[in-house]
Amino acid sequence: MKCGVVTIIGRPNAGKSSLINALLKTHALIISPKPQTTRNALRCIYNDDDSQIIFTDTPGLYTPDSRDKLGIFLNDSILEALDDSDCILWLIDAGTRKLKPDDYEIAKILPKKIPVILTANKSDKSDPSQAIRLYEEIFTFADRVAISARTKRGLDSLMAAIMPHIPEGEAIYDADILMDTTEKFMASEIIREKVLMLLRDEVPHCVAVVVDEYKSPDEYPDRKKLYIRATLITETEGQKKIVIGSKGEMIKRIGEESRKAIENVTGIPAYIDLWVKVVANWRKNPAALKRFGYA
Ligand SMILES: Nc1nc2c(ncn2[C@@H]2O[C@H](COP(=O)(O)OP(=O)(O)OP(=O)(O)O)[C@@H](O)[C@H]2O)c(=O)[nH]1
Ligand SMILES: [Mg+2]
Repeated sequence: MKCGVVTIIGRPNAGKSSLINALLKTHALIISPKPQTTRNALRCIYNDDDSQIIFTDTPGLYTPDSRDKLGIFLNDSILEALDDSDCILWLIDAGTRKLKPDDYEIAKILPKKIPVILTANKSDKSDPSQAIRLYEEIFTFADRVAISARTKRGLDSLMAAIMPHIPEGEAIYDADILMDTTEKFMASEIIREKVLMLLRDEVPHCVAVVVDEYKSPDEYPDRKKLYIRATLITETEGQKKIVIGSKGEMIKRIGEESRKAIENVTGIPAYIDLWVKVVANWRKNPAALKRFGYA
């Protein structure tokens, strides 16, 4: 038996979460076309007959300013995840034609003793050879693979490149565990995915979602439905108005879309009760960040 940890790092929007979903053949992680979708390092568990691999998703690395405490938390959680890894995938967009400061930052923070595989994603859209050459100029990789999380191209080659770096060892997680997190957290992520899907510009990035109550028929047999009460936290009154929408239309849509997605994942009919609250400048406030799950 082999068992090990593989961490995925890269710029925002490279497709890190999409890749893990593709490898695990599920939609465990939320994805969106907007950068900074992922906000926590999340462990997802892949099993086959003779190996267990813990894939750690990370937030996209970007350079925050010193007031952006959420950005600082995101980068810290990347650093912490890296140290724990047996192998790292540096996920890049195959269409990259020019390196950015964030790429040099990633090259700088990667631990020197852990093998790094250059993984060129979105190769359904662009020829990866030029991007691979660019990144090989700034870092020495153990291997390089071109993939597409969307079409699943190259995923077998990627697994073959990962396996030699996974040590012998017994499985850490039971085979039926997909993610090392709670149902309550997954519900808050699904709601955040719908916020990212339905709201535009900066607004979704100013929203945190906290599930205040999660009552499942598994625990409360007298209930027929899963009951979820959640609060959407915004930074300003203006954002709160946008999240609610005219005559409450937007919050209703967020609730509807979240309900369908949560019912899909849990297989249980759900009732979602959403509230909106302003916590001024929460992204700059360490105590608020902690309360909202970013600590
Ligand atoms: N064409 C194409 N699009 C992809 C591929 N993989 C991911 N995408 C799209 O890229 C966007 C970003 O995907 P995510 O998986 O959320 O990216 P991420 O790296 O996790 O982003 P952050 O969490 O913000 O750092 C989404 O719109 C995906 O559908 C791919 O192989 N090909
Ligand atoms: Mg992500």
